[in-house]
Amino acid sequence: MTSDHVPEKGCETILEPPFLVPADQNGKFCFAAKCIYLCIRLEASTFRVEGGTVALADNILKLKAEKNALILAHNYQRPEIQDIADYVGDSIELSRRAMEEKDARIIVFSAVDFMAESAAILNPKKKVLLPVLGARCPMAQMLTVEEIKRSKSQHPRTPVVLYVNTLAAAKAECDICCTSANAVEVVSSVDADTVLLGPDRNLAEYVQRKTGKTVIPIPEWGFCPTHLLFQPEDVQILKSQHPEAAVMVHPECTFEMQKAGDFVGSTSQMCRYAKESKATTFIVGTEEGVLHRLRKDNPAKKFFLAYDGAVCPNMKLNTLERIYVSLKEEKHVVTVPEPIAKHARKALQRMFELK
Ligand code: CIZ
Ligand code: SF4
Repeated sequence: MTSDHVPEKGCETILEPPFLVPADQNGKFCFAAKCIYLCIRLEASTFRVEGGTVALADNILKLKAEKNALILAHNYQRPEIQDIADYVGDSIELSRRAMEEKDARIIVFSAVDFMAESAAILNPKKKVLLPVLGARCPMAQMLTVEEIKRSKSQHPRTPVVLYVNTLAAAKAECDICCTSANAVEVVSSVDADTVLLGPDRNLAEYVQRKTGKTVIPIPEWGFCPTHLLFQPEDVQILKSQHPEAAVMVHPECTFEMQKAGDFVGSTSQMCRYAKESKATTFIVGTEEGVLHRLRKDNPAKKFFLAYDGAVCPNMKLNTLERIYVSLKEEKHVVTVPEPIAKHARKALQRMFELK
């Protein structure tokens, strides 16, 4: 394993074999997949620790200063984590922040595996910590290197655009990365009428509608289990109670759900939309964590989650207690082998160069 960051004893890498979710013969998400996901959610909920004590937050802040660490938290993190973080944002905002960080010795990345991997790829001289090794994005695990190679051989000379929600080894196989905030711009910028895009099928279809290009999803069935939980019927019920509300929906939701939205966009785009919109009430179709940021930034506005079970169990594995232990013991260090990091970095940098 070679990287500019010299791994220490006990250093762990998070590259793992894929966790496959079954699909039926038509490539649709089958009932078993949803059951598996619900079991994972149940299991994850037993890990929930009531965090948020002032003392714990203070201890983390002290330790952070002593160790010269920076805490980055995703919009889907628990409120008490967002409150002690140096920076809260979506994956592109956090990756950019990690890439530009000069002073800190350690970056604690309170999110899931692929985001911490991106930080390690973009800033290999820093020690990047993922507080909980099990915090893995199931969608990122749905796209294997073998699947990308198979798709490339079926569609030779077709550019491969990968959502940042992929593991480093997959990124190393693509031409350019995108996030939900810039997928339309990235695909528009590619000099081809047909592109391969994975792993989220809903995002691929959204980009196809927006760009008019042919966007082939790889794999055919990739999805975010949390965003799949949203149903347009729930929006209708909330709308009948709050007819004046504007509806914001994430592109990882189904097309039916997107059609129920006044606005479709990433979490950072939702935060901007909510701030700039004349509306004072919003129905939100994404993971519940972002409501904390929306409410903090817009104290006079009201926000309702479109489905109150929309929790990402993997994001929620991070707690204040676990961040404290992670920082104290400087674990789990995320490293990406340089031969993989080198290619993945290029794909990420191409995305950053677009703006
Ligand atoms: O790109 C991200 O951070 C994700 C996974 C969600 C969003 O839209 O912010
Ligand atoms: Fe992955 Fe969905 Fe959780 Fe985001 S919300 S980390 S895409 S499972």
